[in-house]
Amino acid sequence: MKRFIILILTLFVATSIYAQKEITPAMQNVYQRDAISLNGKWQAIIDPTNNGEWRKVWKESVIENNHQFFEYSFEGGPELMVPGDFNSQYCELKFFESTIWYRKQFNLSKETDKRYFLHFGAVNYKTKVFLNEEEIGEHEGGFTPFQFEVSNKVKDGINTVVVWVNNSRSADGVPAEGYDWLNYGGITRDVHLISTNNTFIDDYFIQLKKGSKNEVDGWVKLNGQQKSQNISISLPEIKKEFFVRTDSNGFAKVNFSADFELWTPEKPKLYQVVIEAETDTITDRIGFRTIETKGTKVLLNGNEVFLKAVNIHEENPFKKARAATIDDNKILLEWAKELGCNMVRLSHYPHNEMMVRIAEELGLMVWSEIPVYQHINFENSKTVDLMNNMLKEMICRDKNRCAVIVWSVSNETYSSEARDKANIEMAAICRKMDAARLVSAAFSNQSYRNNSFEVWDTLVCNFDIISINEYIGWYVPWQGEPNKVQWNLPCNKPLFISEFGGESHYGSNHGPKNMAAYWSDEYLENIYKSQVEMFKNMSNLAGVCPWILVDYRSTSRLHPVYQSGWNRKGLISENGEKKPAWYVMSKFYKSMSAN
Ligand code: GCB
Repeated sequence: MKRFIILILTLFVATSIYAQKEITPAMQNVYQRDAISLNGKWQAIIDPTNNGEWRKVWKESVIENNHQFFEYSFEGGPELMVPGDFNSQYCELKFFESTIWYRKQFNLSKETDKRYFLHFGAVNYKTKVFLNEEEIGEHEGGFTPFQFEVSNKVKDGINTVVVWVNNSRSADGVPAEGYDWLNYGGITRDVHLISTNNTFIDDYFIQLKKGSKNEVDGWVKLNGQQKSQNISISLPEIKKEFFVRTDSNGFAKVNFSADFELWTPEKPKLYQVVIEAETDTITDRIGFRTIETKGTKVLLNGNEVFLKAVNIHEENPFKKARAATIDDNKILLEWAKELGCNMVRLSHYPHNEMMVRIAEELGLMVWSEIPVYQHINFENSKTVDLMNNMLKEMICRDKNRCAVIVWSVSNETYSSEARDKANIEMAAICRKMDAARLVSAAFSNQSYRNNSFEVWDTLVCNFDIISINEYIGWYVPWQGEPNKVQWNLPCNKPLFISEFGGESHYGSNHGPKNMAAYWSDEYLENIYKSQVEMFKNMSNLAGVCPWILVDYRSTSRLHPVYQSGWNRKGLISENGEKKPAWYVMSKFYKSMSAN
């Protein structure tokens, strides 16, 4: 009996290790790889009660005799566009939070000397992937990339990928069950079958050393059997070349100096960087800048910068869908530029890779965060592992984007010992993976009485920037003159107002404009005017970030007249109209000295 138990345990451990081995961290810079795009129409089975699991819908339904039948088929069913959320594609799916099976077939001329990876930009929320009727792996987390090596599983000719996607909420998920945005599910980002040489450049980190304006401190990592190779890193524009040899683990440190023109919001200079190994070459566009804090100031390239930011959800209001294309991203980021911003807070989860790349090209600094949001269960070790993993996946993907100046690990978490521990651990992960960037988290544990605003949550002091979400004028009325609010912080660090604002239903004219209950544009405009008055008198303020650029869909906004399923805190309505508050904010940003 004892032997039997040991055997079962050994098998269990072996299979779980095997399962973990299937998923490898997603490779860097997928858009420059040799790949077949699997975007486009996928066949779908809508499965609200998860029947496909026991019916094994990933198996081909081939009828072999007269009395056989199958109670599923991808043929003749609905189709879904990838990338894209499923909720916006059929009105019946508007609030769907359950399982959908996707299927795509593709033709491959398989080359025997290549390796193949099935790469997903993101799938919300849980995923299981099957290739040619075999399960190849699973992933949890709706906003970060993942990949599976399928070299031994793809075949020459027609291949079939089936993806189980489930966007149910769960108490141990990240985010957990309560959040204020629409839970867009599905294969929301690009899917690629990437082919590489047997040994390829898997990952690299090429950014300036902390505090230096000319010294690159990074690394390159190969994946494959030919681990020791000569590597060259060149920046043709400035005729810079650096040579190194990878060690027996395929790893090499990168360290060289050059006279860089530094990236700034006004001149977002990027260099073409070519990384060449003996068996692979990859090109990226990389910028160089320094970011640090000194007392209550944030310094970009050594110069004080005021963070003129705006919050953005990854949603195209015109399509009422997850922003999934370059055009969707541009609509949002160009509005941010027009507002006068030099920074965007990509809330409340990592946005698609192109969003970050386009922000970088437009000269927008980026605050990037994971969906560790409000109701997270920090007591649950599975949840903590999950958030740590998401954080690593986010940093891994965007670590070469100089525009990203802040990794943020959580938003409005409720104070507890477990919460503190998890946040401190996440801050340490950020600093270990990437010593040069700032680390923050947005907090709302504070009191506002007698015009005195007290931040009592001392966890804020573990971060480089104190980031506070405050809704004075909306959730809490002003307690005196806005320009006389007394701010009390538990430590002397730069203060960033990561959220403020209120709601208005564009054009609403239902009642007195001095009452919040009627959602008037004037009421919101006054909140902004008062906030700006307060900002002008806060000596340690390093930046502000209105909540939010555009009205966005949310299942928690129930007022049938003013909200109808939209959070109306946008500076722009869902139809693209600019509210009066927009002009208050843009005037404030434009009045600030050129940063
Ligand atoms: C917050 C949250 C944000 C909400 C916003 C609101 O504090 O961070 O996600 O949506 O308030 O609209 O109340």
